[in-house]
Amino acid sequence: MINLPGRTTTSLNGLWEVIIDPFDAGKGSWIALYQDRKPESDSDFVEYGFDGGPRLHVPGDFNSQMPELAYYEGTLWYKRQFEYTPSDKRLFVHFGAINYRASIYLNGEFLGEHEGGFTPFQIELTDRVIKGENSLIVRANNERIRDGIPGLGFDWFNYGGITRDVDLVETPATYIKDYKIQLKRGDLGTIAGWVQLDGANLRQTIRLSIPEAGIDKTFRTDSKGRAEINLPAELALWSPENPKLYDVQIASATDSTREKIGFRTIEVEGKEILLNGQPIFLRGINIHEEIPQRKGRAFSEADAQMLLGWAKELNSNFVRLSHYPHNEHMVRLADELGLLVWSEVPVYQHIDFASPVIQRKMDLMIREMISRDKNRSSVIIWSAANETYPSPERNAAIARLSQLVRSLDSTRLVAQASNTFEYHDDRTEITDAAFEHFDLVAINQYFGWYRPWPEQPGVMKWVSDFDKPLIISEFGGEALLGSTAEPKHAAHSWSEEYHEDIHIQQVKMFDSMPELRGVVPWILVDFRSPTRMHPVHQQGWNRKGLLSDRGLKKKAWYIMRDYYDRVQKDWEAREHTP
Ligand code: GCB
Repeated sequence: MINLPGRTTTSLNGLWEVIIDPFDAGKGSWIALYQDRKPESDSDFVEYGFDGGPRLHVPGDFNSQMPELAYYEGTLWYKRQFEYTPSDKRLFVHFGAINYRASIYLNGEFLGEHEGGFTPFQIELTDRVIKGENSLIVRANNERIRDGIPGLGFDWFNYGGITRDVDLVETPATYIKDYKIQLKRGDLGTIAGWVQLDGANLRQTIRLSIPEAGIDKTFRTDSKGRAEINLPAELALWSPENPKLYDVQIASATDSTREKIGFRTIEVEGKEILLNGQPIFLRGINIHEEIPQRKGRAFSEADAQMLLGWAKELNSNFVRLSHYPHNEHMVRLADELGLLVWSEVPVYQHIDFASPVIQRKMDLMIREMISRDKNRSSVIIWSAANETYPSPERNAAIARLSQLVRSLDSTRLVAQASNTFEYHDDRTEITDAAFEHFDLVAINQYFGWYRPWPEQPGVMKWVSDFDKPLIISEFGGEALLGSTAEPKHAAHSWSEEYHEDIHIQQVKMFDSMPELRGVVPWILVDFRSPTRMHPVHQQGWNRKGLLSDRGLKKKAWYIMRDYYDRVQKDWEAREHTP
């Protein structure tokens, strides 16, 4: 995958013409919308065309742009024309994401398809693009399917369409297709990675420069166009306190590119998480990729600024980008702001692990997620799954996924979030054996909401067979901002007071867990979920946000903010204690 920063790109963002096709009729050979036919004579009857129809913004989900598409799950055809003058360059179209299935056509010809709503893909146009006007057509379909990822049921809004940026990217005939430049696992003094060329001229000298760190070295690519990188380096390390990014430049005889990269290590040792060799505590927050005030998918840099700005205001040092890879703007901004990131594929709850095609789809999504963000210092955890339920098929699939992640990237931690545990009295036992395949034990628990509180949260003992760091990756409950229903301190009032109580009790429990290495409240902002149908309190929203759907702070926000201030001070004091 070509990395866009450091490249010559032409944005295809803007207004695209669309046709709404609820019966998915346009792909049939008789209608063939993708041909974008124009009448060739006065007697030539062409029934279908984009001219004069509605236009929608790209990037952007379609549901939030036209009232009649508010709950639409089906096919939309998109068309965008662009002028081009072919040269000796190669041309690619890059889609940041299309939810969920996409077919791409250029000038009436089918070029390729992609499945998966949250990862980018590229298609080469070099031999298909013509001089003058070109017509790019996309069929986007967001119908839920049983063997999709996620599957039929998920607790967030199924925004459809071309939800992320679209760019044309030009490269030389032989170009730097991809690279990984990171610190070697557990080694603060060695950069390790690789560079991959693509094209006819595969044996070349690659030059890697990081001027600010005095690095300027050359490497040879082999007959497959690949160079392994390994060199000693003295670098200022990237961390939440000092999110240092270096200008990294890579050049071959035929191409060059550059981007900003930070350098850090992340490991676990027993029950500790070590960032740059130092124990850390993750002061987290879960985030969905949604702007509630707009009732739409987040898609811009400004959106990322707002969401991650709130995370910083909460005094978080860690964000769990749930439950799918978020827009690239988010991880790039996290690099700049010094926020650690958990990135996840939507292998969610009741995925059909028995389906023969699901394995292939999961693997592809993991590859695409890692491929895009492998150079982001902020990303410390790849998550393979959320709340999947033990069964022979699931256990085997999960084990395989964790192996796949490790084989693709040895420099980060591998995790799953699980809600498989048991509790009696004041003792909670972690019973999901699949944690043996992961670096962390990450538990989602909703004491005080879906499950009653144990006798005394403040003396709760967490028992685990795993000598691994424990984090609470979800907890919380729902409240409608400003709810005045009585009795305030009861769950069924949906009051801010009860929501606040849940967080107070959770913090009490966290304080009694010396082995705890991070907490991640569910969730930053109230988010849309059509299955949340309580007619008064929910109205299509999951109300577990620390912020309301208008971005206003609920009482529970302050409980977490105070807790994070306190934990930060405690950990800083601990660092300075010999
Ligand atoms: C969970 C899920 C999350 C839901 C949340 C809830 O355990 O991981 O996707 O939205 O609970 O609100 O029930």
